[in-house]
Amino acid sequence: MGNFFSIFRNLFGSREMRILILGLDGAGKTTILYKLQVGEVVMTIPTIGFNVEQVVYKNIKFQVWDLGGQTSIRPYWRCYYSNTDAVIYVVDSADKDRMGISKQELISMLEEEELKTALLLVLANKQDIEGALKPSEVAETLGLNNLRNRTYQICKTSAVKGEGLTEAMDWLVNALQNVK
Ligand code: G3D
Ligand code: MG
Repeated sequence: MGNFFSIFRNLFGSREMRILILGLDGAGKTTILYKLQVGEVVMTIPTIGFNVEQVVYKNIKFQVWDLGGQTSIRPYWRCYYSNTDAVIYVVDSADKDRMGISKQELISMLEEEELKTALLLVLANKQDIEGALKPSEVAETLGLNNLRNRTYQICKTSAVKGEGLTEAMDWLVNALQNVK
């Protein structure tokens, strides 16, 4: 397991950073948040209909919630979009049935004005499950090749095994430093 303290240390000394971890329920977002081990995970009180998990590590704030489902709560997501530096989009690579929904959610999220300049890191998670789509297949299914004006990367991970997360976070930190 990588040392995320040292990876994220490179981002210090500057302004606040906001990173959203998004994806369908069950994709592995909460598991990843805990694996990052950068601080205590705090669940905010769900007064507006969706739970937000949050970790603050020095000047970096990670926020996590589930996409998909109820459309009535969507407008509230916007409150969390402003000043977002990066979106980590987590996909269950073994959940082929919901890949189409995951794609739709990704596309509508990226259309948000507030997320226009956010970097995109897609995690093709659950690579340990036999028959899971490979990262290239996930990329194709999500239509990542069609993205315009977006700095993005796709990485393979197994959150439960802690595999691939270091490489993925290395890319993200480098990319964040390049846009500073
Ligand atoms: P979410 O926060 O995106 O909703 P979770 O997803 O982190 O709660 O994960 C949902 C389930 O998937 C959990 O199993 C979790 O252990 C499992 N999971 C997460 N990442 C991986 C992975 O890389 N490989 C495998 N095989 N499973 C993974 P439970 O059984 O607790 O529901
Ligand atoms: Mg969760």
